[in-house]
Amino acid sequence: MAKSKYEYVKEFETDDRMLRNVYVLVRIDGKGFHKFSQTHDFAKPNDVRGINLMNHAARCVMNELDDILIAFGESDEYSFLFRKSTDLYQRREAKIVSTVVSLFTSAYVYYWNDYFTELKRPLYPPVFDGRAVLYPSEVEVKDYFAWRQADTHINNLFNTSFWALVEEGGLTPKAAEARLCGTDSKDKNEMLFTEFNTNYSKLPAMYRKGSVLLREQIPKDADKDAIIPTLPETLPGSKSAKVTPAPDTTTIALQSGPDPISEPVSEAPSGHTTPVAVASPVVSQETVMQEGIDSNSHSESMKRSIDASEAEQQDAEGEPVAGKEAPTFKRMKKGVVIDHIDIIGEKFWAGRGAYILAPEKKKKLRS
Ligand code: DGT
Ligand code: MG
Ligand code: MG
Repeated sequence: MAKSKYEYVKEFETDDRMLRNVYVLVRIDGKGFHKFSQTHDFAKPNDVRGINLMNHAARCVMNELDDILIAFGESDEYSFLFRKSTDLYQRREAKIVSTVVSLFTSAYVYYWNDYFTELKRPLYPPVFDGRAVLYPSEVEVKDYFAWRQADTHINNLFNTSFWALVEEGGLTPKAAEARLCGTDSKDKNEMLFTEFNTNYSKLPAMYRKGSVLLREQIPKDADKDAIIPTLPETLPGSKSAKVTPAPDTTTIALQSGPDPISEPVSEAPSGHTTPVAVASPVVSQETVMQEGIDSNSHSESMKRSIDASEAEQQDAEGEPVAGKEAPTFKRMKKGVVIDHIDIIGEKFWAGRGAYILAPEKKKKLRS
């Protein structure tokens, strides 16, 4: 068939196929969520409804796109790692990024009322942006996720301390900020414990560690679209759970084919939840938060140090660590599970996350 005389305009399109045989990382982030969270009266610093909704939207993305190996979410952002050999949309960047952003955003709105039950829909349409980054090797991939989880640690500790000072301590935001200025993580942990009877390390892992979406075995009858329970880490199936799962209980998990605040330390934080009071004394896990470090700088050494000390600590405290055996179910299928575990450090990548970096069979990509 003859081409129309207008057809030439297609030639103006650019070829944005991404380099082959490297990891594709897509990160989405809420636009202006400082305002969005305030307008929708999010609890400070962590709104469990908002976090679960983010997790649900991310799970939709993973259920739709089989080539995503792992996802990590905190605050208003989510990161999705695609396998090296993905040939989704012939690796065209705009197609991949826009599909992830679009699906995530529509799911966020679609499932809104399941979490914010008192509000039929958001007061205005939420917006997410997205970007793709290519990582050549496992080293960068591991460091990427360490970076994001270190960010969660740093911001959540700051925000928890900040809002404790404001809401319980009666300080003005300005005074709270001044009080925290120059403190390291040990100082904040001690302040929370001695002044607010809060053992930071016992706050929900979902707040402290963010949310990790993995592909694992799940019960065959699990509903891939199930609403995420309010406190995922206390539920059966979660490796963060304190309770042993019952064999036939559905976790936050779902079928597939083949879950703080991001305010810089140096700025005034925006939001807050009442810290949970617990009993035992706090020992700082983040040995690396030095005086005057801006959380936005995220130096590599800082991230690595957090990793090492925290992983050890978690073990000592008897908290769940990556690499533990998943519960066994009789009738299983591959699906998406949500957990709140340490992904900083080798333990995760050698254990539960081992499949993520496993060598891939060479796939012929379309040219
Ligand atoms: P952006 O990304 O440049 O368009 O600007 P924002 O305002 O989205 O800033 P960002 O992404 O650096 O930080 C996320 C904001 O979302 C931050 O102000 C805190 C807020 N936020 C996220 N999750 C929660 C939550 O669970 N509770 C509250 N109160 N705020 C939250
Ligand atoms: Mg944002
Ligand atoms: Mg953000």
